[in-house]
Amino acid sequence: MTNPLFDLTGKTALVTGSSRGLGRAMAEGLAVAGARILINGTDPERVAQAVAEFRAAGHQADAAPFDVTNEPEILRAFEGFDAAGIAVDILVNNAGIQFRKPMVELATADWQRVIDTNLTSAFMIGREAAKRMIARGHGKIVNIGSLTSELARATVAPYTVAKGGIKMLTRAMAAEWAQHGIQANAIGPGYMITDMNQALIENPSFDAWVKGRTPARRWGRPEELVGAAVFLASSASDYVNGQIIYVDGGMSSVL
Ligand code: GCO
Repeated sequence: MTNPLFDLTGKTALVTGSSRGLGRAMAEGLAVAGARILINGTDPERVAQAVAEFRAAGHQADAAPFDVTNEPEILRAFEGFDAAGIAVDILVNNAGIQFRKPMVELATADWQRVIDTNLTSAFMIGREAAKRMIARGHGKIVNIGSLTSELARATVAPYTVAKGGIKMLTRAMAAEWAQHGIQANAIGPGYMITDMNQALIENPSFDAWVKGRTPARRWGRPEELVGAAVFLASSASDYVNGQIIYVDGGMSSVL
């Protein structure tokens, strides 16, 4: 018996970067809680494949392929939702990339690409979603931060800065939009088993560092973000605003 506080039946969730990885796992969890999922990614074929798999699993899903860094594509996507009568009740700003290089070797174009994908996209998509949520008087925004929203690691400066920005963008959203019935919060994943981290997982010394530095002594699994995602997407969090929940095995809590 699902507690109605966590029931997403009748809600529509746009999850950016949801054709794979953490976004896919969170989208699946929101679907299990009853939400219809708008699956996003830059590759229309990969998005269509994910939609087919969601539907085969009995979930409600539709394709929303657009580049989260491309403002005209974002505007067209929301115009399309409007024209189709689709109300985005829940926005999960998950899309992100990683680029590892020491800053003294980092090209500005590479810096900008990470900032655009991991931070500016959340502003642009959040703005378009919020305009419509404000008109309806309710909405849920879940931004995906990182351990690096709090702590810096060498060689991932643009990712760290972007994720630190996600924490403060979340608070800025709360400052402006909570009065309109919108709850904007964030999730800070720890070191999770994802394609983006595969090189780190396969590096014995890095793997040992993560396991030693994490109180849980292990990497996180993408599906372990679902609980926080459903909480922040549901009525259970109607009086929660501007918060970031670290799902990191305890890493951000210890020296
Ligand atoms: C890295 C990793 C991290 C993790 C995660 C930690 O290179 O250190 O990619 O950035 O992915 O963001 O929260």
